[in-house]
Amino acid sequence: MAATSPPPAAAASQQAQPQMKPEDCPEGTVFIPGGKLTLTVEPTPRSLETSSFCIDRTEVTARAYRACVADPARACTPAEATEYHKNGTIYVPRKPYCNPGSAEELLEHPVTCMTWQQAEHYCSSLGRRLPTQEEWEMAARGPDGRMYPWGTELPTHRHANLCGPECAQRFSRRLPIRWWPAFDTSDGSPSTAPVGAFSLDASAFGVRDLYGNVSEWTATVTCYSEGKCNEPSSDGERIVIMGEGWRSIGADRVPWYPVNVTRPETRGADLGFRCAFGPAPGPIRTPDSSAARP
Ligand SMILES: [Ca+2]
Repeated sequence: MAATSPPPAAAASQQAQPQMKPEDCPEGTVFIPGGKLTLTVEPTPRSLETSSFCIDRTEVTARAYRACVADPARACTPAEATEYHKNGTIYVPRKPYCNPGSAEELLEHPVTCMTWQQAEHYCSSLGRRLPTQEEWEMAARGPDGRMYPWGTELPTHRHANLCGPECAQRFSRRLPIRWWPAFDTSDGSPSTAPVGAFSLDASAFGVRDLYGNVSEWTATVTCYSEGKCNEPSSDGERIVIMGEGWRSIGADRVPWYPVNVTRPETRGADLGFRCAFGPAPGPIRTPDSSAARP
């Protein structure tokens, strides 16, 4: 029997992306309404636009990741206990900075030292995905284009887990350089903190730790180096990471511009992730590398 074409209106509705609603969001996620956000504070004013989606309220914890490893149906690979930075200019401390889920007292802290592929696999094992750079920024700065998740106040030791003196002193002892702290008062966390511990590090939507604790993988691939976007494993491929982490210094820096990028195989003790839920948006490659730094 010959197939019949649907009428034009039906065809259009079949192609349209379903719009997420708050009740669609799984437990532990927050609804982010879609829309357009005009950002005026960066050196280059710009706007971003997303559809509605859901995003994890917190970074993925070591406990949650460990459960994925233990579940054969999800088959997450174990987290590594060491960092990996291919760029030789970066200081690479070893243990005990990674949090692979082996220490009971760190199970509510974000899992760290995860590659991009491990982060993607974890999210997909839940039927979720990594958020795009735009979605992540919408969750942090929407709906009003604020400078910081909490508003306009500069970050202090109360706002977010960055590298205060409690962290800077440790690195200054091990490096021949002065590691300037992000602020003068200890934030109480020499490395990661339990997710959501900094109550002020909350966006207008209630998403936690989008400024501090650990930086986070996104789904967005950028052509930072050599413009090799069409060669997925090429040396030119970089992934956009968003937010600051417990090793970040310089609390007055605008964390959203230019964005940080790194190689997908990087494993950082201050790099974690959270998942998004909803239809995958359009292109997630960013061919414009002008706003990226390694
Ligand atoms: Ca974070």
